Amino acid sequence: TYFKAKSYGINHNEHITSILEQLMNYYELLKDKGRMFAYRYAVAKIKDYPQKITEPEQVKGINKIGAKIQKKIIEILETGTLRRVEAMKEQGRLKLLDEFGKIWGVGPSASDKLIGLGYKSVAQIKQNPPSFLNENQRIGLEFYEEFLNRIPRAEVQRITEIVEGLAKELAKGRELTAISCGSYRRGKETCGDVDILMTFEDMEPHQGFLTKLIQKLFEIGLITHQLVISDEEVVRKHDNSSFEGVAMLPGGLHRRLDIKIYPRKFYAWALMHFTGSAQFNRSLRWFAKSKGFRLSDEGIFPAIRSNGETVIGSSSVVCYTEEDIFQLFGMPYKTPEERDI
Ligand code: DCP
Ligand code: MG
Ligand code: MN
Repeated sequence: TYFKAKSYGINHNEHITSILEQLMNYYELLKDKGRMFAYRYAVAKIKDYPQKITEPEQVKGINKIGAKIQKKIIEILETGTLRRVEAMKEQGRLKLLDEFGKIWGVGPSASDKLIGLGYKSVAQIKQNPPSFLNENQRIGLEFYEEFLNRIPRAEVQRITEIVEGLAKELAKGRELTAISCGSYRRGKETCGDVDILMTFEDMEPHQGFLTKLIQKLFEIGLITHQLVISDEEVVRKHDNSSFEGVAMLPGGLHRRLDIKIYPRKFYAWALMHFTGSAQFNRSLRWFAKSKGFRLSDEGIFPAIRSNGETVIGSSSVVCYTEEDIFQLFGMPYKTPEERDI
């Protein structure tokens, strides 16, 4: 979604703003917020300028446009364009940013680096991967094509059953709840990955359990690669355990698998969060914010503005079910399917 800065009245400086907007959109794709906002501000100011700008002197009179952007505007006045924007178009940067961003573990900044090094396709990166790619990014690269395939519902269900079965064996009598969240829980026919959430109903600590479970899943051959695991036995605020890796059924494709274990007191909040959709979560977070709260996967916390800073309170209302959360929000309950927005 490309951003266009707002303007009221006539834009006398389309010759400048149309070029600056291309850079602004590029920084947005790069998730470079600092530059994005600086350009957004400059574009809005220039759109509101009452005359056509033809001289560098006019630009210097505009309040709060930084020196770097001023230089860019002067370059546009002198050459009609920006070298930076021309090079960007020549390299097909926008399309490549999008394509490279689909490699698991490769974010906007790594993509930008790859483009800078001259890579024109994922195939070229595969053929001759640069040394800065870490182990996880190499796995993402190795399974690039496989991960683009959506996972049929029945396969998500099968993988979940195996994980759940083994987890219950390992739990040795402790009552364990395991559920497949994400797009699966919202009833989609196919899923991008498998999102399994677990909790122990006895409320006792779970640290160390996920490490053992993953070990077993490696042994039976369901899990083929591990990217990230955090399952420390330390007391910290976020004492949830998390695994990201790769699973494969016999004769099947490699699939991305996420497994999380949350303490029971956070479970309903985590269930809401991992059920999504991401868009549904955004709208809930926005709603919470408008009421002076911050919503997370662990609860809802008072957000207090003081001296221009936001302080987040540490205690949340305890909710043990999703129904309780909807009730707290004063909203009628929505089924997971109804959250697929
Ligand atoms: N999530 C979120 N914000 C994000 C990413 C994720 O709130 N930026 C939450 C909502 C998602 C859930 O985590 O539903 C799981 O994330 P996935 O990326 O696995 O998304 P889905 O399971 O919804 O879709 P997909 O079928 O692509 O996996
Ligand atoms: Mg998912
Ligand atoms: Mn996921």
